[in-house]
Amino acid sequence: MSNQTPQFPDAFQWGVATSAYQIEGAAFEDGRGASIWDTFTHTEGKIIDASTGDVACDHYHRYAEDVALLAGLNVDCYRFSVSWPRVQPDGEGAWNEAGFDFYSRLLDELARHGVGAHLTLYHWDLPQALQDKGGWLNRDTTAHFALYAAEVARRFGARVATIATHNEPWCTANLGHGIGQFAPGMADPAAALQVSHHLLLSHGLALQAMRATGTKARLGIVLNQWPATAATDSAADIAKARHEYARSVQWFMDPIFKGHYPELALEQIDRSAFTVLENDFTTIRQPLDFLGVNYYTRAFASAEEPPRSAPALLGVSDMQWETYPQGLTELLVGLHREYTLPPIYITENGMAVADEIVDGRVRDQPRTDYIRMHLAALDAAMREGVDVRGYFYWSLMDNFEWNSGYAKRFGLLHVDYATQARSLKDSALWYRDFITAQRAAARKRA
Ligand code: PNW
Repeated sequence: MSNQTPQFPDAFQWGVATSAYQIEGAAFEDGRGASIWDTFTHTEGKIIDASTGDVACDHYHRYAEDVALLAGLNVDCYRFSVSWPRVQPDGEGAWNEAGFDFYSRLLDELARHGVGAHLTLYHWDLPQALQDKGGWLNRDTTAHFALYAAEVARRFGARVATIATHNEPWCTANLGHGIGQFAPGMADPAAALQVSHHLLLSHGLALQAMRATGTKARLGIVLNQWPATAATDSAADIAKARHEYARSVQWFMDPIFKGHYPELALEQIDRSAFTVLENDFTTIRQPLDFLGVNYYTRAFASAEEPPRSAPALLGVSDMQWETYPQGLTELLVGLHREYTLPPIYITENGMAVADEIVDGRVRDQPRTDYIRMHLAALDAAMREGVDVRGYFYWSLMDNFEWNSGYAKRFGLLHVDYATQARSLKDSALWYRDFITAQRAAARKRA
């Protein structure tokens, strides 16, 4: 990888990302319904530090301050999610105007600062009322999701640049239903398959419903992806890497872009474990205006027992995720060869690392290094012809990291949860200055 400062195109969009349950708090205010994450966090033994998102970063009340802070980072755009039960408490039927008002005020504030909005419809907080009827295992949930999507598009479509249906359906299916680490806490591999199919189906239905509103917002989906690297060049390791890639990346990409599940993945599973109607693929395979890619690390595939672990030459984060920037290049170039892709946004990329507060400065050098290396890797992919339009750092601020609670910090802004004080970490200052320098260089070229 070159150490040269990359030069991103003039129109490249710089951003930061968050999600509703992780930052908003105000979990029981202004008519918000309960979500499966409220239920999950209030169940003993599910979250490492026994914390909840009841208050989180109190963003619901501090959104104006937060928008001012993110605008101060000089970013072009902000990716956030709408809490479905905040705007439709039961996931069907009545809308909650107070919930819509909150997002409307947030959008006003972003517009006032000239920051573009990128909205995600589903970042894991399903209304508990729908879970009580089977949640994503119930095919009816897909129709409810499409109605919710259309309502959001009607109300906000003119005020946002993009709307993504789902964030990381792989996580909802596998971590939420396959191994039970995430809400709703089910541990059943067959359920994970059925849920992944219903998530894809709901994505297709939602795109159709949103398009029917005539919205100008660009529509897409956000997938978490990682290339799978074989631990050695043994045939067994190479086969294992291909299988892992089929089960994670291609499992979601193939239905959307090719209209079927990958054969290599189907061979590994019990097909009778889930119901797929033939016409579903016609629904799922809607043209996308953009694809969001979340990248954190690679999968390291070893067929040995015990499996070899990745060399992690650049270290690991507090999540124990290997820092592997070249995986971003490998992933994007691979996708570009395999699929006819729409424009891509890197909708998440970031590192959990404990910071040190020294003389009022929040030092987090590993995070700055992580971002710098991944931007170089992104630049390398773009030089290979991959059409990437923007990059969102995950996350704007430290927040509720799901089953890891508040122990893992991904933010550019440090959050002192006792006082809710936000402060800029060194990485935030670096990111701000990097964006400024990129803009200046682009102006000079023009
Ligand atoms: C993503 N995995 O989650 C989510 O979109 C964010 O809400 C989250 O805070 C961020 O990444 C950091 O974790 C993931 O186990 C969770 O592979 C788990 C995995 C991947 C992504």
